[in-house]
Amino acid sequence: MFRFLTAGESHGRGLVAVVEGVPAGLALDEDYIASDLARRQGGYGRGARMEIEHDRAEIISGVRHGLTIGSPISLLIWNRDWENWKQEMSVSPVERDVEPVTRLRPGHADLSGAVKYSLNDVRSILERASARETANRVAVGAVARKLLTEFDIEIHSHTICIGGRWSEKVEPIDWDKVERSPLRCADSGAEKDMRRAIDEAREAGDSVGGVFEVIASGVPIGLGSHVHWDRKLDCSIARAIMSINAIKGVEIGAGFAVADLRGSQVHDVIEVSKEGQWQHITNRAGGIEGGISNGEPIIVRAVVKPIPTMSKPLPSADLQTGQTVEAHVERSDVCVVPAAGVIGEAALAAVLAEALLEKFGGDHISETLRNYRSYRESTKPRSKHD
Ligand code: EPS
Repeated sequence: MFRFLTAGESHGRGLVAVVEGVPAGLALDEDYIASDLARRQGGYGRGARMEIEHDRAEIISGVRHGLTIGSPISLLIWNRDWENWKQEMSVSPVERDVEPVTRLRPGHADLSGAVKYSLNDVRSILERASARETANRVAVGAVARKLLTEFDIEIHSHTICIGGRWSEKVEPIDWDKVERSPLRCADSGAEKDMRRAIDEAREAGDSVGGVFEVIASGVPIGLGSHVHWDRKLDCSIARAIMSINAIKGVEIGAGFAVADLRGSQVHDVIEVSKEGQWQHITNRAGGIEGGISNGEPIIVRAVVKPIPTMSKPLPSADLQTGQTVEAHVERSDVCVVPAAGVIGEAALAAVLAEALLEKFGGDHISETLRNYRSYRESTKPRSKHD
Protein backbone atom coordinates (compact mmCIF):
# COMPACT_ATOMS: atom_id res chain seq x y z
CA MET A 1 0.00 0.00 0.00
CA PHE A 2 1.38 3.42 -0.99
CA ARG A 3 1.13 5.78 1.99
CA PHE A 4 3.14 8.59 3.53
CA LEU A 5 3.57 10.80 6.56
CA THR A 6 5.18 14.23 6.69
CA ALA A 7 6.69 16.23 9.56
CA GLY A 8 8.31 19.61 10.01
CA GLU A 9 7.64 23.23 10.90
CA SER A 10 7.99 26.14 8.46
CA HIS A 11 10.96 27.73 10.26
CA GLY A 12 12.19 24.60 12.03
CA ARG A 13 15.32 22.71 10.96
CA GLY A 14 13.66 20.93 8.08
CA LEU A 15 10.92 18.80 6.61
CA VAL A 16 10.78 15.02 6.71
CA ALA A 17 8.63 12.56 4.75
CA VAL A 18 8.42 8.78 4.90
CA VAL A 19 6.89 7.04 1.89
CA GLU A 20 5.94 3.41 2.13
CA GLY A 21 4.78 0.86 -0.40
CA VAL A 22 6.86 1.80 -3.47
CA PRO A 23 7.83 -1.46 -5.22
CA ALA A 24 11.50 -2.40 -5.59
CA GLY A 25 13.30 -1.73 -8.87
CA LEU A 26 12.04 1.80 -9.60
CA ALA A 27 14.79 4.20 -10.73
CA LEU A 28 14.75 7.24 -8.44
CA ASP A 29 17.21 10.05 -7.80
CA GLU A 30 17.33 13.39 -5.99
CA ASP A 31 17.53 15.45 -9.21
CA TYR A 32 14.18 14.06 -10.39
CA ILE A 33 12.52 15.14 -7.13
CA ALA A 34 14.34 18.50 -7.18
CA SER A 35 12.82 19.50 -10.49
CA ASP A 36 9.27 19.26 -9.08
CA LEU A 37 10.37 21.09 -5.92
CA ALA A 38 11.72 23.94 -8.08
CA ARG A 39 8.43 24.14 -10.00
CA ARG A 40 6.56 24.58 -6.69
CA GLN A 41 8.83 27.44 -5.64
CA GLY A 42 8.14 29.49 -8.75
CA GLY A 43 5.23 31.66 -9.78
CA TYR A 44 4.66 35.39 -9.91
CA GLY A 45 3.26 36.60 -6.58
CA ARG A 46 5.50 34.57 -4.28
CA GLY A 47 7.18 36.33 -1.33
CA ALA A 48 10.79 36.80 -0.20
CA ARG A 49 10.99 33.41 1.52
CA MET A 50 11.33 31.70 -1.86
CA GLU A 51 14.57 33.65 -2.43
CA ILE A 52 15.99 32.07 0.73
CA GLU A 53 14.96 28.45 0.11
CA HIS A 54 16.39 26.25 -2.66
CA ASP A 55 14.48 23.10 -1.87
CA ARG A 56 16.18 19.79 -2.43
CA ALA A 57 15.09 16.49 -0.87
CA GLU A 58 17.89 14.23 0.32
CA ILE A 59 17.01 10.56 -0.04
CA ILE A 60 17.94 9.03 3.30
CA SER A 61 16.65 5.49 2.82
CA GLY A 62 14.80 3.11 0.55
CA VAL A 63 17.02 3.58 -2.53
CA ARG A 64 20.23 1.70 -3.34
CA HIS A 65 22.43 2.23 -6.40
CA GLY A 66 19.71 4.35 -8.00
CA LEU A 67 16.86 1.86 -7.54
CA THR A 68 14.19 1.53 -4.87
CA ILE A 69 14.52 -1.59 -2.71
CA GLY A 70 10.97 -1.85 -1.36
CA SER A 71 11.78 -0.41 2.08
CA PRO A 72 10.38 2.94 3.32
CA ILE A 73 11.79 5.89 1.37
CA SER A 74 12.64 8.78 3.66
CA LEU A 75 13.16 12.28 2.34
CA LEU A 76 14.71 15.25 4.13
CA ILE A 77 14.49 18.89 3.04
CA TRP A 78 16.49 21.36 5.13
CA ASN A 79 14.93 24.79 5.81
CA ARG A 80 17.62 27.34 4.99
CA ASP A 81 15.65 30.02 6.84
CA TRP A 82 16.08 28.09 10.11
CA GLU A 83 19.39 29.96 10.55
CA ASN A 84 17.29 33.10 11.21
CA TRP A 85 14.86 31.38 13.58
CA LYS A 86 17.14 29.37 15.86
CA GLN A 87 15.82 31.03 19.04
CA GLU A 88 12.14 31.13 18.10
CA MET A 89 12.17 27.53 16.89
CA SER A 90 14.73 26.00 19.24
CA VAL A 91 13.92 22.43 20.25
CA SER A 92 15.54 23.01 23.68
CA PRO A 93 14.39 25.72 26.13
CA VAL A 94 16.04 29.11 25.42
CA GLU A 95 17.53 31.68 27.79
CA ARG A 96 15.97 34.82 26.34
CA ASP A 97 12.25 35.51 26.17
CA VAL A 98 10.73 34.84 22.76
CA GLU A 99 7.87 37.24 21.97
CA PRO A 100 4.69 35.14 21.51
CA VAL A 101 2.40 35.71 18.53
CA THR A 102 -1.05 36.50 19.96
CA ARG A 103 -2.74 38.70 17.33
CA LEU A 104 -4.95 36.19 15.52
CA ARG A 105 -5.08 36.20 11.72
CA PRO A 106 -8.59 35.67 10.35
CA GLY A 107 -8.53 32.80 7.86
CA HIS A 108 -5.45 31.06 9.28
CA ALA A 109 -5.42 28.18 11.80
CA ASP A 110 -4.38 30.65 14.55
CA LEU A 111 -7.55 30.82 16.66
CA SER A 112 -8.90 27.32 16.19
CA GLY A 113 -5.44 25.73 16.58
CA ALA A 114 -4.39 27.69 19.68
CA VAL A 115 -7.72 27.04 21.43
CA LYS A 116 -7.80 23.35 20.48
CA TYR A 117 -4.21 22.67 21.64
CA SER A 118 -4.39 25.02 24.68
CA LEU A 119 -1.38 27.04 23.53
CA ASN A 120 -0.65 30.68 24.36
CA ASP A 121 1.66 31.35 21.42
CA VAL A 122 0.11 31.10 17.97
CA ARG A 123 3.58 30.38 16.52
CA SER A 124 3.26 26.82 17.82
CA ILE A 125 0.27 26.43 15.47
CA LEU A 126 1.14 28.59 12.47
CA GLU A 127 4.49 26.87 11.93
CA ARG A 128 2.87 23.56 11.08
CA ALA A 129 -0.24 25.07 9.50
CA SER A 130 2.06 26.91 7.07
CA ALA A 131 2.00 25.87 3.43
CA ARG A 132 5.71 25.15 3.79
CA GLU A 133 4.54 21.58 4.46
CA THR A 134 3.55 21.30 0.82
CA ALA A 135 7.25 21.08 -0.14
CA ASN A 136 7.16 17.69 1.54
CA ARG A 137 4.08 16.67 -0.36
CA VAL A 138 5.60 17.67 -3.68
CA ALA A 139 8.67 15.54 -2.89
CA VAL A 140 6.40 12.57 -2.12
CA GLY A 141 4.36 13.37 -5.24
CA ALA A 142 7.54 13.20 -7.34
CA VAL A 143 8.15 9.65 -6.10
CA ALA A 144 4.55 8.79 -7.03
CA ARG A 145 4.94 10.49 -10.42
CA LYS A 146 8.08 8.44 -11.13
CA LEU A 147 6.10 5.28 -10.50
CA LEU A 148 3.21 6.45 -12.70
CA THR A 149 5.53 7.22 -15.64
CA GLU A 150 6.28 3.46 -15.83
CA PHE A 151 2.59 3.07 -16.73
CA ASP A 152 2.60 6.03 -19.18
CA ILE A 153 0.47 8.14 -16.83
CA GLU A 154 1.26 11.87 -17.11
CA ILE A 155 0.08 14.65 -14.83
CA HIS A 156 0.04 18.39 -15.65
CA SER A 157 -1.54 21.49 -14.15
CA HIS A 158 -2.33 25.02 -15.21
CA THR A 159 -3.80 28.18 -13.73
CA ILE A 160 -7.27 29.09 -14.99
CA CYS A 161 -8.19 32.02 -12.74
CA ILE A 162 -6.47 34.55 -10.50
CA GLY A 163 -8.33 37.32 -8.69
CA GLY A 164 -11.45 36.90 -10.85
CA ARG A 165 -9.48 37.05 -14.16
CA TRP A 166 -10.29 33.84 -16.06
CA SER A 167 -8.34 32.13 -18.81
CA GLU A 168 -10.12 31.28 -22.09
CA LYS A 169 -10.41 27.55 -22.80
CA VAL A 170 -7.17 26.56 -24.60
CA GLU A 171 -7.16 23.30 -26.54
CA PRO A 172 -4.85 21.49 -26.87
CA ILE A 173 -2.80 22.89 -24.00
CA ASP A 174 0.87 23.51 -24.78
CA TRP A 175 2.40 22.18 -21.55
CA ASP A 176 5.89 23.51 -22.37
CA LYS A 177 4.37 26.98 -22.66
CA VAL A 178 2.64 26.52 -19.29
CA GLU A 179 5.97 25.54 -17.71
CA ARG A 180 7.59 28.70 -19.10
CA SER A 181 4.74 30.96 -17.99
CA PRO A 182 5.30 32.81 -14.67
CA LEU A 183 1.69 32.12 -13.71
CA ARG A 184 1.57 28.61 -15.24
CA CYS A 185 -1.24 29.86 -17.51
CA ALA A 186 -1.90 28.59 -21.05
CA ASP A 187 -3.66 31.82 -22.14
CA SER A 188 -1.11 34.66 -22.54
CA GLY A 189 -3.81 37.35 -22.79
CA ALA A 190 -5.48 36.33 -19.52
CA GLU A 191 -2.09 36.02 -17.89
CA LYS A 192 -1.48 39.76 -18.31
CA ASP A 193 -4.75 40.50 -16.49
CA MET A 194 -3.86 38.01 -13.78
CA ARG A 195 -0.48 39.70 -13.21
CA ARG A 196 -2.27 43.02 -12.91
CA ALA A 197 -4.62 41.51 -10.29
CA ILE A 198 -1.60 40.36 -8.28
CA ASP A 199 0.14 43.76 -8.59
CA GLU A 200 -3.01 45.60 -7.52
CA ALA A 201 -3.48 43.32 -4.51
CA ARG A 202 0.18 43.76 -3.51
CA GLU A 203 -0.11 47.56 -3.72
CA ALA A 204 -3.26 47.42 -1.58
CA GLY A 205 -1.52 45.23 1.04
CA ASP A 206 -3.96 42.48 0.13
CA SER A 207 -3.87 38.95 -1.36
CA VAL A 208 -5.62 37.10 -4.23
CA GLY A 209 -6.70 33.52 -4.87
CA GLY A 210 -7.91 31.67 -7.94
CA VAL A 211 -8.45 28.31 -9.60
CA PHE A 212 -6.07 25.67 -10.97
CA GLU A 213 -6.77 22.57 -13.02
CA VAL A 214 -4.89 19.27 -12.85
CA ILE A 215 -5.12 16.70 -15.64
CA ALA A 216 -3.90 13.09 -15.50
CA SER A 217 -3.75 11.27 -18.84
CA GLY A 218 -3.05 7.60 -19.53
CA VAL A 219 -4.99 6.36 -16.50
CA PRO A 220 -6.39 2.88 -17.27
CA ILE A 221 -10.01 1.90 -16.72
CA GLY A 222 -10.47 0.39 -13.27
CA LEU A 223 -8.71 2.42 -10.54
CA GLY A 224 -10.88 2.94 -7.45
CA SER A 225 -14.14 1.13 -6.83
CA HIS A 226 -17.90 1.67 -6.70
CA VAL A 227 -18.38 -0.68 -3.74
CA HIS A 228 -17.66 1.53 -0.74
CA TRP A 229 -17.45 5.26 -0.06
CA ASP A 230 -13.78 5.33 0.87
CA ARG A 231 -12.73 3.24 -2.13
CA LYS A 232 -14.23 5.67 -4.66
CA LEU A 233 -11.41 7.30 -6.64
CA ASP A 234 -13.15 10.69 -6.82
CA CYS A 235 -13.56 10.66 -3.03
CA SER A 236 -9.83 10.01 -2.50
CA ILE A 237 -8.91 12.72 -5.02
CA ALA A 238 -11.23 15.31 -3.49
CA ARG A 239 -9.86 14.57 -0.02
CA ALA A 240 -6.23 14.83 -1.13
CA ILE A 241 -6.78 18.09 -3.04
CA MET A 242 -8.93 19.59 -0.27
CA SER A 243 -6.11 18.91 2.20
CA ILE A 244 -3.81 21.38 0.39
CA ASN A 245 -3.54 24.62 2.35
CA ALA A 246 -6.03 27.34 1.31
CA ILE A 247 -8.22 25.09 -0.89
CA LYS A 248 -11.93 25.80 -0.41
CA GLY A 249 -13.54 23.72 -3.16
CA VAL A 250 -12.83 20.86 -5.57
CA GLU A 251 -14.68 19.77 -8.71
CA ILE A 252 -14.17 16.87 -11.10
CA GLY A 253 -14.97 17.09 -14.80
CA ALA A 254 -17.81 19.50 -15.53
CA GLY A 255 -18.31 19.79 -11.75
CA PHE A 256 -20.75 22.45 -10.56
CA ALA A 257 -21.63 23.41 -14.17
CA VAL A 258 -23.82 20.28 -14.49
CA ALA A 259 -26.38 21.98 -12.25
CA ASP A 260 -27.51 23.96 -15.34
CA LEU A 261 -27.65 20.99 -17.73
CA ARG A 262 -29.87 18.01 -18.53
CA GLY A 263 -28.65 14.42 -18.36
CA SER A 264 -28.44 14.22 -22.15
CA GLN A 265 -26.06 17.22 -22.09
CA VAL A 266 -23.89 15.81 -19.31
CA HIS A 267 -23.22 12.09 -19.82
CA ASP A 268 -20.45 10.98 -22.15
CA VAL A 269 -21.46 8.66 -25.01
CA ILE A 270 -19.47 5.39 -25.04
CA GLU A 271 -17.98 3.81 -28.18
CA VAL A 272 -15.11 1.65 -29.37
CA SER A 273 -12.28 3.54 -31.04
CA LYS A 274 -10.74 2.62 -34.41
CA GLU A 275 -7.85 1.13 -32.43
CA GLY A 276 -10.35 -1.16 -30.68
CA GLN A 277 -10.33 0.55 -27.26
CA TRP A 278 -13.22 1.75 -25.09
CA GLN A 279 -13.67 5.49 -25.29
CA HIS A 280 -16.13 8.30 -24.55
CA ILE A 281 -16.77 10.93 -27.19
CA THR A 282 -16.72 13.70 -24.55
CA ASN A 283 -15.24 13.84 -21.03
CA ARG A 284 -17.63 15.78 -18.82
CA ALA A 285 -17.31 13.08 -16.17
CA GLY A 286 -13.65 14.08 -15.79
CA GLY A 287 -12.41 10.51 -16.21
CA ILE A 288 -14.35 8.93 -13.33
CA GLU A 289 -17.73 7.16 -13.34
CA GLY A 290 -19.13 5.35 -10.28
CA GLY A 291 -15.94 6.05 -8.32
CA ILE A 292 -13.84 4.16 -10.92
CA SER A 293 -11.49 5.60 -13.55
CA ASN A 294 -13.07 5.18 -17.00
CA GLY A 295 -9.97 5.50 -19.18
CA GLU A 296 -10.43 9.19 -20.04
CA PRO A 297 -8.14 11.90 -18.63
CA ILE A 298 -8.89 12.70 -14.98
CA ILE A 299 -9.68 16.40 -14.71
CA VAL A 300 -9.74 18.12 -11.32
CA ARG A 301 -10.18 21.81 -10.53
CA ALA A 302 -9.71 23.49 -7.17
CA VAL A 303 -10.28 26.97 -5.81
CA VAL A 304 -7.52 28.55 -3.71
CA LYS A 305 -8.62 31.25 -1.28
CA PRO A 306 -6.64 34.50 -1.05
CA ILE A 307 -4.03 33.71 1.60
CA PRO A 308 -4.81 35.05 5.08
CA THR A 309 -1.51 36.80 5.88
CA MET A 310 -1.82 40.34 4.47
CA SER A 311 0.50 43.30 4.84
CA LYS A 312 -2.58 45.47 5.52
CA PRO A 313 -4.09 43.38 8.30
CA LEU A 314 -7.76 42.85 9.09
CA PRO A 315 -9.17 43.81 12.49
CA SER A 316 -9.00 40.89 14.87
CA ALA A 317 -8.62 39.94 18.53
CA ASP A 318 -5.69 39.15 20.81
CA LEU A 319 -5.51 35.50 21.95
CA GLN A 320 -4.49 36.34 25.51
CA THR A 321 -6.51 39.51 26.26
CA GLY A 322 -9.41 39.21 23.83
CA GLN A 323 -8.94 42.90 23.01
CA THR A 324 -9.51 44.22 19.49
CA VAL A 325 -6.18 44.50 17.64
CA GLU A 326 -4.89 44.35 14.09
CA ALA A 327 -4.08 40.80 12.90
CA HIS A 328 -0.46 39.61 13.04
CA VAL A 329 1.62 40.47 9.96
CA GLU A 330 4.41 38.21 8.71
CA ARG A 331 6.39 38.32 5.49
CA SER A 332 4.18 36.42 3.07
CA ASP A 333 3.13 35.69 -0.50
CA VAL A 334 0.47 37.70 -2.37
CA CYS A 335 -0.69 34.83 -4.61
CA VAL A 336 0.09 31.11 -4.49
CA VAL A 337 -2.22 29.75 -7.20
CA PRO A 338 0.58 28.67 -9.62
CA ALA A 339 2.40 26.83 -6.79
CA ALA A 340 -0.89 25.28 -5.66
CA GLY A 341 -1.29 23.72 -9.12
CA VAL A 342 2.06 21.94 -8.76
CA ILE A 343 1.00 20.74 -5.29
CA GLY A 344 -2.31 19.57 -6.82
CA GLU A 345 -0.30 17.46 -9.29
CA ALA A 346 1.55 15.88 -6.36
CA ALA A 347 -1.70 15.19 -4.48
CA LEU A 348 -3.24 13.56 -7.55
CA ALA A 349 -0.06 11.55 -8.23
CA ALA A 350 -0.08 10.14 -4.68
CA VAL A 351 -3.75 9.10 -4.95
CA LEU A 352 -3.22 7.49 -8.37
CA ALA A 353 -0.08 5.67 -7.19
CA GLU A 354 -2.02 4.27 -4.25
CA ALA A 355 -4.96 3.21 -6.44
CA LEU A 356 -2.67 1.72 -9.09
CA LEU A 357 -0.73 -0.35 -6.55
CA GLU A 358 -3.97 -1.47 -4.93
CA LYS A 359 -5.17 -2.73 -8.32
CA PHE A 360 -1.96 -4.25 -9.66
CA GLY A 361 0.09 -5.03 -6.53
CA GLY A 362 3.63 -6.32 -6.94
CA ASP A 363 6.73 -6.11 -4.76
CA HIS A 364 9.01 -5.43 -7.74
CA ILE A 365 8.07 -2.97 -10.48
CA SER A 366 8.44 -5.74 -13.09
CA GLU A 367 5.72 -7.72 -11.26
CA THR A 368 3.44 -4.66 -11.14
CA LEU A 369 4.02 -4.06 -14.86
CA ARG A 370 3.30 -7.71 -15.69
CA ASN A 371 0.01 -7.56 -13.82
CA TYR A 372 -0.86 -4.25 -15.46
CA ARG A 373 -0.13 -5.47 -19.02
CA SER A 374 -2.07 -8.69 -18.59
CA TYR A 375 -5.05 -6.74 -17.20
CA ARG A 376 -4.89 -4.23 -20.08
CA GLU A 377 -4.97 -7.10 -22.53
CA SER A 378 -8.08 -8.52 -20.84
CA THR A 379 -9.99 -5.21 -20.83
CA LYS A 380 -10.18 -4.73 -24.62
CA PRO A 381 -13.76 -4.73 -25.93
CA ARG A 382 -14.72 -8.16 -27.28
CA SER A 383 -15.36 -8.38 -31.00
CA LYS A 384 -18.25 -10.51 -32.37
CA HIS A 385 -15.69 -13.12 -33.42
CA ASP A 386 -14.12 -13.65 -29.95
C1 EPS B 1 3.36 30.80 4.63
C2 EPS B 1 4.07 32.00 4.81
C3 EPS B 1 5.32 32.27 4.06
C4 EPS B 1 5.36 31.43 2.80
C5 EPS B 1 5.17 29.99 3.25
C6 EPS B 1 3.76 29.79 3.66
O1 EPS B 1 6.47 31.88 4.80
P1 EPS B 1 7.34 32.93 5.60
O2 EPS B 1 6.50 33.30 6.79
O3 EPS B 1 8.60 32.21 5.99
O4 EPS B 1 7.61 34.07 4.66
O5 EPS B 1 6.56 31.64 2.11
O6 EPS B 1 5.44 29.11 2.19
C7 EPS B 1 6.64 28.50 2.18
C8 EPS B 1 7.62 28.71 3.04
C9 EPS B 1 6.78 27.54 1.10
O7 EPS B 1 7.81 26.85 1.01
O8 EPS B 1 5.81 27.43 0.31
C10 EPS B 1 2.15 30.53 5.43
O9 EPS B 1 1.86 31.27 6.37
O10 EPS B 1 1.40 29.56 5.12
